[in-house]
Formats: sequence, structure tokens, C-alpha cells
Amino acid sequence: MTNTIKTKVGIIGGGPSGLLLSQLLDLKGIDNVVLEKHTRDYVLGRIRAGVLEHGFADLMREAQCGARMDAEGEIHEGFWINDNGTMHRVDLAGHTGGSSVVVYGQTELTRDLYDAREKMGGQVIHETLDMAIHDADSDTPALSYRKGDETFRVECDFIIGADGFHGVSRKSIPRDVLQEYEKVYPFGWLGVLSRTRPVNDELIYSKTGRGFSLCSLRSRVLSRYYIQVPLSDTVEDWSDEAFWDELRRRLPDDVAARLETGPSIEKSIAPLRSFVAEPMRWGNLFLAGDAAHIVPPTGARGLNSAASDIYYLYHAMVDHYRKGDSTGLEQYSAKALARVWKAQRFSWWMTTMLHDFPDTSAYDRKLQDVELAYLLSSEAAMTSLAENYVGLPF
Ligand code: RFL
Ligand code: PHB
Repeated sequence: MTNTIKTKVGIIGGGPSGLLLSQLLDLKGIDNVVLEKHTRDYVLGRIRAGVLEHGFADLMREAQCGARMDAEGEIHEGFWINDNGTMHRVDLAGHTGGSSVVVYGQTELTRDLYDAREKMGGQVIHETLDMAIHDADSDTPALSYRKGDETFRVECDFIIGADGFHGVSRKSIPRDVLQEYEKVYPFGWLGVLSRTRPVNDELIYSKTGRGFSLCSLRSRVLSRYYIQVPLSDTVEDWSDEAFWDELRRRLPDDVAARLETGPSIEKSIAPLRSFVAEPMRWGNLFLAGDAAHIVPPTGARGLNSAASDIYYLYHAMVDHYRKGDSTGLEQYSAKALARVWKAQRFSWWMTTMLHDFPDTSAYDRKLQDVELAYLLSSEAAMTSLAENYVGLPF
């Protein structure tokens, strides 16, 4: 027997995108259900983003999920670029009229969203298997899934595909409707989380002859570091010792000298990819976040791009249900994509400028060097970097 659930909005994916939309809609009295394939612990075990744009932070506050972020997150008004041993500060606040970013881990943000959903009695169903989308291009879209031995059917007005890059929603859009744009980079990031004091108060992005590195943090006692590695490397190839040694070599001497090391709590390799799927709407199915687009993490845009999708969808849904105005829904794909492509450009630019590209011509290397030299010498270029990093307006 199949159990039937009726709701207004069926959300596939209990990552930050799905949970944030669910919470915002619920606060406006719009009934919804979140369906997540994995357990809550599994979702919270993924170590990902660390930098939130101020617009995202505002949306978390609007969702009544900002208290811990405001108490424990750090406001950063700048970050550093290490150009082969010389440190340069990017004054975010100075170049944007006072804007900043919040350093607060995706794990903690997702935990806050789960807690808020639980407190409001929101429906978040875990371990939903064999998810399938039905009749998304009709007025009666539905979802079906299995949980344990039982099968379920969700009947709703709209389906939100917030199920990440490997989810089912994008794949259920017909091939002749969907256009995909992709760029794969010839390296990955090896990331380490460690219970050590961060080497610097602000983030350090390093371009060196040995490759890129990033020093980030989660709190005053929790550090997050990354180094560029070849795609052929595996986590097993990198002992903690080898990681710390390589990171030190990619930092200015005085910074390397104060690097506090310790056992890794988490270690993983993420390949770098740029990807966009268009359109982000098919009938009554709307894609959001990583389900529709991916950026390399260099510009810290991924989660922030997801948040802007949610902002547009949330307002479009509220207008639809509260005012009977569907303009926002009709314009969703075009509006979201316009911002998504700007984040793509910025992430590609940061990635290209700061990484070591194997098999690059001597000419292209010179261009890459002068791109950074120009940035560091130009107020106009710095302003452009800063306005993108703190987040373009929604
Ligand atoms: P998620 O987080 O992938 O969540 C999707 C959820 O959908 C579930 N799912 C399904 N559920 C039901 N049925 C199915 N068939 C399903 N298939 C999948 C999954 O289990 C999952 O729980 O996507 P979402 O919510 O769109 O969020 C996107 C962000 O996670 C992502 O953009 C960021 O993490 C990217 N990112 C960064 N973004 C930033 O803005 N700032 C950063 O500093 C930053 N650093 C990073 C990053 C991503 C990284 N990695 C590992 C890719 C650093 C790294 C290393
Ligand atoms: C992180 O802290 O994980 C982080 C910060 C900035 C980035 C990417 C990742 O650009």
C-alpha cells in the first residue's frame, strides 16, 4: 500500500538550500515537506563551506536561525592574498562601503536549520530512497519514494529540486529541454580540519610556485586548511605530516613558522568544477543550489549562490500564495541564472588567477602573473574583487 502525503511544496534534499527554504516558507504559513536521502548525522558530517555573504546572513536571520551564527560566527572585513611569499590585504569593508562576510561553517548553519525545523514541528523526513518525480510539467506534480518497507506518494503544487549535484531532480528534466555548461579543472583541493589555533585572524589565499593553498577557520580553536593537489592523488597519499609540510612550503616564512599543527579531524579531496544547468525551472519543478550549479570553492560562492536561489524562490512563492501573483515564479529561472553566471565568472577568475595549471604555456603563465600583479596594484580591480566576494545584491 502506498501512503499519500498532501502538501503545497515538496522539497527534495535536506542540505542548506532545502532546509532554509522550508523554514522560510513555514514562517509564512506555506506548508511543505523536506525529503532527505541520508540521516541527519550524515548530512552534518560533511565539512564544506565556511564563508557567508552578508545577504545570506540576513536571510538566516529572517528565517529566525541567526542567533548562534551572530554569537559564534566571526565578521571578517578583509582577507589576505599571499603572492609567492608576499602578503597583501584585501580590504573588503574599505572597498565596499563597510560590507563584510561572516565566517561560520556550513555544518553549524545546517545544524541550526535542522534545530529550527524541529522546533517549529516542520516535516523533515530522512532516509527517503528511490526518489522519483512525476508529472512535473502538469498541474498535479507528485513525488514518490520508499522509506524502509513502506512506499510514499507526495502530492503538491510545486517540487523543489534542492538535492545537490548528484541528485535526481535535474536528471528528470528532459534532455531536449536542459542545456548543461561545464568546465572541469585539472586539480582538486585536499582539505584538513584540525583542532588547532588558526594561523591567521583572516583567511589567506596563496599563489605559489608549488600550487595554491588556503588557510581558513571555523573558530578560534578550529582551523580549516586546503592545498591544491593533482586529481590523481588520494587522501591515503597524504599523511597529516606530509600535509602540514606542504602547507608550510606554500606560506610566507613568518606565517609558516607560526603554523600550529595537530591531528586531522577530517581530511578529504574535492575535485574543482564549474557547472550550470539551464533552465532552472521545468513546469512545476524548480532547481535550487548545487542541483543546478557548481563552482570551484576558490571564491567561496557555492553556498552563497544557493542562498540567492532560495531568496528568489521564497519571495516568488510568498507572492504566489499570498497575492496570487506568479510573476516571481515565471521569472525565477532567468533571475537566478543572471546572478549564478556572475558567481561563475568570479569563481573561475579567482581559480584561474591563483592555481598552478599543469601544461600551461609560458605566455599564459605570464598573463596569470600579471593578472594578480594588476589586481594588487589597482584600486579599481580590488574594488571589483571586494564587491564580488562580499556578494552582489540579490
Ligand atoms: P547539498 O549541500 O549538496 O545538499 C543536497 C542534499 O540533497 C540530498 N539528496 C537527496 N535527497 C533526497 N533524494 C535524493 N534523491 C537525493 N539526492 C541528494 C543530499 O543527501 C544532500 O543532503 O546542496 P545545497 O543544499 O544546494 O547546498 C550547496 C552547498 O552545500 C555547496 O554549494 C557549498 O558547500 C559549496 N562550498 C562553499 N560555498 C560557499 O558559499 N562558501 C565556501 O566557503 C564554500 N566552500 C564548498 C566549500 C564546497 C566544498 N566541497 C566539498 C564541494 C568548500 C568545499 C571543500
Ligand atoms: C572554508 O573555510 O572551507 C572555505 C573558505 C573560503 C573558500 C573556500 C572554503 O573560498
